[in-house]
Amino acid sequence: MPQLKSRIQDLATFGGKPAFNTALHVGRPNVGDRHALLRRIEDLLDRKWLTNDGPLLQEFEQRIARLIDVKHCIAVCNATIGLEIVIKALGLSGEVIVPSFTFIATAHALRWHGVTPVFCDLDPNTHNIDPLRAAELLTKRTTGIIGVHVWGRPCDVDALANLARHHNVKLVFDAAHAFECSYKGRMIGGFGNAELFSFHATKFLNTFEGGAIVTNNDELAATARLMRNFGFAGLDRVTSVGTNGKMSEASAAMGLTSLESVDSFIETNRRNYQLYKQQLRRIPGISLLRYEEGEKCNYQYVVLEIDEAVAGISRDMLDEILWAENVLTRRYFYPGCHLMEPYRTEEPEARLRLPQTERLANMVICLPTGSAIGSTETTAICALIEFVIKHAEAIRKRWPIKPLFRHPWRSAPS
Ligand code: T4K
Repeated sequence: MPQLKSRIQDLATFGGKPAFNTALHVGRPNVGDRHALLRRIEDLLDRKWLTNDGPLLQEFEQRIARLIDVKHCIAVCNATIGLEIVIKALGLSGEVIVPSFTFIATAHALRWHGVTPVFCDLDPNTHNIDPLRAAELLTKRTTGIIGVHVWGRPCDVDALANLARHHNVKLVFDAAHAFECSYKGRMIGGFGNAELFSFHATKFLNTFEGGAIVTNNDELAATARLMRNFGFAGLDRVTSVGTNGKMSEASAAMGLTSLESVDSFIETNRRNYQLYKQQLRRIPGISLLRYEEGEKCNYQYVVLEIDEAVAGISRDMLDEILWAENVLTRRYFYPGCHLMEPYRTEEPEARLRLPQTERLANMVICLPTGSAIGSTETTAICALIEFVIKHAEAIRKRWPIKPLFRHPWRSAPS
């Protein structure tokens, strides 16, 4: 049972016993029926077909395309390589507008291909790229816009599509978080020129490592397929530049097995989310990110905004305190891509146009969820947060301290 706190000295930060004996993670993998997975692995070993467009991969691609009602699914070894393939296949060059509030992969994929990511501010209501701000960033050098469906909540797809059409630039969505989510009743995956899913271990649906390019464009799909396999169009015929973006059969086996459990993954995440929602609602200064009731959603992220002026404690203090208790919250996507290298040095003045990003990146933490978490854990985490906020003033008086406890995984305080 988790350790309850009655005095602030009980907090692990101040020398008390951590609330949890073992670490609670954000991003613990969702694993489906392991017997089904092991059967598939046995089969692929018997077949001695381990990668290169094998039967499990083909089945996986077909099932995803059907599930989200999109013409083409090209499974890849991870979403970052998938994004790079799309960048190349669409011929993006010059400048591409991207949000700064995203995982660094979105920006790096562009930069890796010599394209300049132009960081755009977010809409504080959605955490997603603000189309009005994006419009201000278009120049003669702009060749595309990449929207990111952060936390699985859709971008303003219609506004971005209008903008892209009007200025004749490409539109791509980084849908790394958004598998099994919808926008205006349509599954995410079919919007823009292409969308990218991530099937990394920490994602809602995982293939150990993996991802997929999804598109309704036949030509783009054919080019991306070639590029995924070094540009091979036949046994010894290479027709374009390419890379090795292939997904292995073992990953496809995991993907197919995960797909069979998608409904139960959603149910578990939704249950955790509702528990958090009920228990956090009365705590001042803490707001839980809402998901649109009428849309499909995977509830993979439980995201809090901490308003320091009301809560009496900063996001970073709360984060530090929770880590000491073995609740390994994450400050995604702090501090924003524009404050990471090489972008920080290259364009220090980007901060000036990103006030909402900088504000939000200092307010957000993600809480543990997924199948490793149940009502005992959510209740104890919420009680901890409530305790900390209730005693914010007394805790602040003892802060800054040199914490007695520092989790071995945690780097130096920022
Ligand atoms: N676009 C966006 C918007 C993304 O969020 C991402 C990835 C990408 C593109 C690129 O997709 P991929 O190329 O990865 O397919 C994690 C993931 O590594 C990353 O995939 C993800 N976004 C990002 C949001 O989260 P880290 O640096 O936080 O990972 P890490 O290793 O600290 O793991 C997170 C937590 O999960 C830890 O508490 C430990 C736990 N964990 C992790 C792994 C790998 C497990 O319990 N088991 C595991 O096997 O980036």
